[in-house]
Amino acid sequence: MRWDTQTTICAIATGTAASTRGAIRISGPDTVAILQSLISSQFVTTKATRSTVSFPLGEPFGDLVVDVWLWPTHRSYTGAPSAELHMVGNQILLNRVLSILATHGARIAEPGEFTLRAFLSGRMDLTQCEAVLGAINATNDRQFEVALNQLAGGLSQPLRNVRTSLIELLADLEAGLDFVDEDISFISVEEVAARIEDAQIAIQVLIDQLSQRGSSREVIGVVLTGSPNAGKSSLLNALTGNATAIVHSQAGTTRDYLKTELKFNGRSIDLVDTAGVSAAERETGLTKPEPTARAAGASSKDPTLRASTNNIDDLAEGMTASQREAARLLLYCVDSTLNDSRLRTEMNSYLNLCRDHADTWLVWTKCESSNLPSPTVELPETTRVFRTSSRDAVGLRELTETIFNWYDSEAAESSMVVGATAIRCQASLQEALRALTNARHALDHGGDEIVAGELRLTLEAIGSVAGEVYTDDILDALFSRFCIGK
Ligand SMILES: Nc1nc2c(ncn2[C@@H]2O[C@H](COP(=O)(O)OP(=O)(O)OP(=O)(O)O)[C@@H](O)[C@H]2O)c(=O)[nH]1
Ligand SMILES: [Mg+2]
Repeated sequence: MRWDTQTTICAIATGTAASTRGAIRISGPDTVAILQSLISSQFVTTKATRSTVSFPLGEPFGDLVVDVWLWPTHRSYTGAPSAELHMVGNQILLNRVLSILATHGARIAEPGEFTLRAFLSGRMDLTQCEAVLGAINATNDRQFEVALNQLAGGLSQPLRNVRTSLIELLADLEAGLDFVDEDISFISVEEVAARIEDAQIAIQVLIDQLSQRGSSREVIGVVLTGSPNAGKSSLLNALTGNATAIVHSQAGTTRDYLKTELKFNGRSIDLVDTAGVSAAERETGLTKPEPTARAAGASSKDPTLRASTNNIDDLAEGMTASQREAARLLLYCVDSTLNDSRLRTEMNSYLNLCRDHADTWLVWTKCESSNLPSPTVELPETTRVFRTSSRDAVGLRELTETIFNWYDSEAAESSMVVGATAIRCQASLQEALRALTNARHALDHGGDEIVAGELRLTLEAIGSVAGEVYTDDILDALFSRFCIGK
């Protein structure tokens, strides 16, 4: 990892896949001069601007229309003059522009170098840099949200508050030490004790939060969904080994949702059964079928009763929708004995669900006798398909094992994004807490000099979290995990 901040660096900031837009980032003191040596239009150098210019690619390409976003002062991501050149997302063009910039005085950036510069110029602290990495690597909404919270200063701000308060306390104590012979004190012992104790509490809260972030596994729910009578409740009972859910041949048996625990090798996750929502209705927008006698409680010819039953259907459907949204994994159950036309509707419904919900598996039910039906609709190659029979206990173990394997990898990934920060910071914060405890002890049994010494150690430990105090090892370990252009 290079530490110089005086060269001007450049890199392709977008992915390698073909896309409509691609971007090249350039940053460093010569940014404007390099661009100006290539582009004839005059850039404004006092404030951030966006302009459309002709960029000369040379023979045989000619000129390329490029949008230039220019931050000509230190008020940029890296804290140095920077620009982004946006163009068609074609790798040949991007490489060409990059090599032209390189021959005009810019150096190709190393992985993470832009963010490293943001850190070195004080634009970001280390936890925020880690959050950038977290956001880049996030593979689901939740990881992205955690990374963004961290970027917004979730951890940095409380740490900064403790640090400021301890610096003031240390200044007061040290001022007193200068006048120790005159017996002048700038702060009472009670005040010192109170401020140390406040800091101890604040740091303990942060340690607790971090240990939750690093190791706690958010509840990852697995939801059974599908059309009425698909065999969802039967599957829930068969998988858990308990007759928790009511099973009936009548469609629309489950109205509410039902949450239970699926256990495997000493671990457990939430498994949720939901009310069936007809694929036919969902796909075609057909009106709901006449309410059943059981649900209506009387003749369905009575409009008020019909309305109220439909409301129950709507409520059940709403419950199912909210459970689906909250779920991390959906098991879409399809009755394997359905005829071709209904299977086609089911498959379309399944594919639509996959569009909104990446982790949706297809579970064929009632497969004790029939072979797997032909899906009648082409499914993506990545579709995970399971064959089950709740009646004859077919495929239950395989499904359970696969759910738990998926769960392990999900949980590991979730904690990885923020875990790096958590592990690094926790050690430093424990160190800070130890020094604070010593300082509090010294206040009663030692003297102000020892208290001041321990406070200095505390500040050093806190400083290493946000990067006010850092070692090359920490920075190397962090920034080498970035990709080029970030
Ligand atoms: N042959 C056979 N029948 C099954 C199997 N699983 C469920 N069934 C039958 O299918 C019917 C519906 O089962 P449920 O488990 O209540 O279906 P559901 O999807 O929960 O239905 P709703 O709650 O109405 O949405 C019942 O008559 C079950 O006995 C199975 O593996 N084999
Ligand atoms: Mg049911």
